[in-house]
Amino acid sequence: MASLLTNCFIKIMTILTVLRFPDERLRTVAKPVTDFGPALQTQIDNMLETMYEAQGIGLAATQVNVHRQVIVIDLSEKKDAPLVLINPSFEVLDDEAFDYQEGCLSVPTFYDDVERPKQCKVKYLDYHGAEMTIDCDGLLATCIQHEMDHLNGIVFLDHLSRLKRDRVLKKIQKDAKAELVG
Ligand code: GNR
Ligand code: NI
Repeated sequence: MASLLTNCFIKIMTILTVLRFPDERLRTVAKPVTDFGPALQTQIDNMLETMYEAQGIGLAATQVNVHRQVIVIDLSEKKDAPLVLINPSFEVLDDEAFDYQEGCLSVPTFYDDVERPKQCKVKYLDYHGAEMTIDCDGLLATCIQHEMDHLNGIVFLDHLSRLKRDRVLKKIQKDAKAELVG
C-alpha cells in the first residue's frame, strides 16, 4: 500500500478570481517573469484551470491580479492544447486587418467587433522557459493581441468608441445597483 501511495502524485488546482472591468487593477502594466521555479508552473496551472472552468479561450495574469507577463490560451475544440506564453513580444507581419467579435472574462456578457492586424510573429518563452517563435493569423493572432493588451493594462473596450464604452460602463453600474437592491 505504502509503495502504491508513493507513486501517486496529485496536483491540486485552484480556481482564481477574475477581476471585472472597471477594476483599476486591470490597468496595471505587467513586469517580465524572471523566476522560472515551481511557483511559476503552479501559477500557470491555476490560470489554465481558471480559463477552462470559465470557458474562455485565453487568460492573462493581469486578470487574476498577478502582474507578470504570463498568458494562457487554448483554441482547441477538445480543450486539450494549452499554449503558454511568457514574456511575449510581437511584430505585425503585414498591414492586413482582421475583424472579430471579441468578448472578455473581465467584461462578461459584452461582445463587440475589434479590428486588429491579421498576421503577427510572436516571440515568447514556453512553460519550460524555452524560447519559441510562432507566426499566427486569424483567431490566434487576435487572441494573443487581446491577451498582450491585458498585460499592458488595456481591455478590448478601449478599442471601441467612447460612446460604446460609456454605454457598457453605465450598464455595469446599473446591474451592480440592481444586485445590491436584490
Ligand atoms: O474567452 C475569450 N474569448 C475571446 C473571444 C474573442 C477574442 C478574444 C477572446 S479572449 C476571451 C478570454 C479573455 O478575456 N481573455 O483575456
Ligand atoms: Ni480578456
